[in-house]
Amino acid sequence: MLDKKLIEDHPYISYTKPILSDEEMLERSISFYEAMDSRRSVREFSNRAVPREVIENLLKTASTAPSGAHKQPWTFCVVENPEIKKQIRIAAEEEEQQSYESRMSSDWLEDLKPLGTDWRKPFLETAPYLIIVFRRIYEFATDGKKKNNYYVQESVGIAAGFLLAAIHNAGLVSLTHTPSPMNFLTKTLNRPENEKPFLLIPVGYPAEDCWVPDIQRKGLEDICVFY
Ligand code: IYR
Repeated sequence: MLDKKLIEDHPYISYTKPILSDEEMLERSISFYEAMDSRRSVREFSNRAVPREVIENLLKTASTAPSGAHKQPWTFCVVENPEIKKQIRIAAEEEEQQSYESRMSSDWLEDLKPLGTDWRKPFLETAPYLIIVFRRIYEFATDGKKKNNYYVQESVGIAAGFLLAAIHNAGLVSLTHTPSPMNFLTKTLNRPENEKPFLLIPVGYPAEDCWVPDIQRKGLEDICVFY
């Protein structure tokens, strides 16, 4: 039972979850794993439209993520407008061209070879939506003073993970894209100084002829240690 004073001062609700049988738990854990294991990052998008309401639901799901002191330090900018998508593509390609031609190390370029990426980013115009995730470093209190948020990187990372899972669950595909540097997005989208771009996620259907690298995922023995 919680401290009486705490409950008096702050609203609390009782929280329960039904206890599942081991069998059902096992079944659910496998089917969710299999569903998530079929998610792939996609770079070839169809321009087929996606209902706006679906995107709204995906964003509501992302915003169910836990965050430091429940500050929910994120803003999701959704770009549908072809003119803005074009501006983003041009600015991203300018940065990416410099990165590929002079900023990225030879090791990095070598590691990217299997992905077949280069500075060209046509998906930034083809995908019906670009979701740009911003992390909110601080908020402005009512007196105008800056109030820092907590564990912003972790919180926004988790929210982005929820978003990717929700996109996949809705039968859509995404790419976790990080044009680098991505400061141009602050200007293009006219964002306030307390927000910093975190990820750019094109969302839509895969192109009819869509290919992804045949990657393998690490096995349990390589990713975890039981004590
Ligand atoms: N931002 C570049 C390069 C890139 C970097 C990593 I690490 C990737 O996993 C994929 C690409 C690009 O988008 O091409």
